[in-house]
Amino acid sequence: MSKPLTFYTNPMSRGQIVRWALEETGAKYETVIVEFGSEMKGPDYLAINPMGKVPSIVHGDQVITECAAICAYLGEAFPENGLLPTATERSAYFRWMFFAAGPLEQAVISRALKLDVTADKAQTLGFGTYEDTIDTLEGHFVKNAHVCGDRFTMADVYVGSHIEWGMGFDTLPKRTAFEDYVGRIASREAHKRARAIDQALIAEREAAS
Ligand SMILES: N[C@@H](CCC(=O)N[C@@H](CS)C(=O)NCC(=O)O)C(=O)O
Repeated sequence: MSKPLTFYTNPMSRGQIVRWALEETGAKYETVIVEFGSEMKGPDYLAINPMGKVPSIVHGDQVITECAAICAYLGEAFPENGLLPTATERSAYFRWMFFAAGPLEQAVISRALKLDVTADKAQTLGFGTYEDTIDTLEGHFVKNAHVCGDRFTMADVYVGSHIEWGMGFDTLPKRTAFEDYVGRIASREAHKRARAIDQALIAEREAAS
């Protein structure tokens, strides 16, 4: 019998990344909506994620937090859909997943929040400069249709979400390689299903408030 899988999220959050990952696996899961504020910072949810942030998943007795880790975990937990990298794809898979979770996220957030990141700090900062980070990422997608080359893997859910959301929020430039890549991955049925579920939840909540 399969282990129960519970997804803690808020539809207006990075939980949308994990929703897409879950839909790609085809696994059955239960969604628990956690409200921002006192519920997310309350003892019940802090027992799952001491950061008091969404998303989180609980799979049987395993707790996983952090979008990138959840995507990687789900790829492994449900290997039947071919979302895991092959031996030769593993280098790109790990390289760009970690690049997106570390340097890319930091470069984008620090720019969006107008943090004081001057050129003389580039040696210390893991992302160096915003420009180097974006150019490096673009360089990959100029040469590759997906994170691991020709084939879609779970890394595309995570890296692709950063690029899709970044262009959507104008924190990432709309370069041709990024737009073409997002066009490819957003046309997947699991992506469309995931967005439809979260959009419906958002609309429901707006109507109720
Ligand atoms: N590094 C975490 C970030 C999670 C995160 O910051 N979630 C935001 C929503 S997008 C959140 O829960 N914020 C609520 C809060 O901090 O109170 C991940 O990748 O999962």
